[in-house]
Amino acid sequence: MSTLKKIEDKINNHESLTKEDGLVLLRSRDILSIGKLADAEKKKKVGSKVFFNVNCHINLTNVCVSRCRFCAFSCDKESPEAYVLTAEGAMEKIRAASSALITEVHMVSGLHPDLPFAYYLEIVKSLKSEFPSIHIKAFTPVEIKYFSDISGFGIEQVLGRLKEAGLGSLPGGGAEILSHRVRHQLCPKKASSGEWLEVMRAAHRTGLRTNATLLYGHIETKEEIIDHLITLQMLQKETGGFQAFIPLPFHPANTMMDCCAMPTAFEQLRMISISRLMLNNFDHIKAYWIMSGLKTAQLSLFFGADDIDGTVVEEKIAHRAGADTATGITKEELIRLIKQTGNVPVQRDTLYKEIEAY
Ligand code: V47
Repeated sequence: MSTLKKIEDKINNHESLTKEDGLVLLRSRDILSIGKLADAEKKKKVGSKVFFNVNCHINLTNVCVSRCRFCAFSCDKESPEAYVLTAEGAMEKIRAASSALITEVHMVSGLHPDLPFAYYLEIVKSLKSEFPSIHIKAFTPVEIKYFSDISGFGIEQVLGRLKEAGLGSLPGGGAEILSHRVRHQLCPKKASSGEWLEVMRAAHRTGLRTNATLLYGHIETKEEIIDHLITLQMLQKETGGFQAFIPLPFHPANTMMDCCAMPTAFEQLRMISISRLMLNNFDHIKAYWIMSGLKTAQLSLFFGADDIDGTVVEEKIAHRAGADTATGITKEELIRLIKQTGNVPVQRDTLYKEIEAY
């Protein structure tokens, strides 16, 4: 029996895959067989639905004390490129995007040395009072940990205050690779793996759903990728609070690691499929079109992805690092891309409530 056949039998028996299974998949070049298994798992969960949302991204500041080696977006306070949006400036951007009937604001930012926690609370409150029906998905666990450090409040208090102000859920960023070795080399100044997981655990306890990501294609080993997936699978078993998993291909341009090559379509499709197969307790696997490109995102829908993210409007993190996609896309274009694959496009809200099928 081939090893892939053994893995297929395990999947059909609803068994979780082990580290060894994950490594077999990640070392395999047979992406069509792996993709077929992942597509079957996707279909078992959601049939022929593929989800998207109508959202906008906003980054309050690019000033960041962490200065991770993989990040092209952040800068020091003194940099000529440094910016900080005022609460009114942030609201202006959201007002402009609201004409497209967005249902979600996705907000993540640098770790600014001077802004107080009250600044973030005020923005969440203003947004919620002017647009009560828009869901605010904001602040990665790294930011939450930083808010706790600068405010003196515990993690649960920070989450509680943000939730009270109108925060609806947390995005999955800042996970990078949940490995001490990698974080020590790439991002030693920010939340550790344990702290990232602890914030996620606390958010789930507080009743906030979250996503999770993985940043791959830099200095990580195959073992570290699979360990990351198994760690997430275990936390999901414990809390059930994760909604979607989003593998992010590393974009090297303008970073301190610009000698890396961006993961190819082959690697990205394999990663999407492996995510679906290893994370059998996650409902959704997202192909983030901004980072994969529209073509690979569309193909991902045959390899286990059931979500393509949203309209986005204005994206800075991947584009500063060389992404050659548009920074936003229309809802009609997303629907067209999904329909071509034979799937049914379903507009969802942030918590995966179905708004309309097309
Ligand atoms: O946290 C930073 C990563 C993340 C680079 O939760 C980079 O629904 C690639 O988390 N190349 C931000 N990636 C994006 C993110 C996200 C996107 C869409 C949806 C959701 C969600 C989350 O991007 C950062 C970091 O992990 N990142 N620099 C880079 N050069």
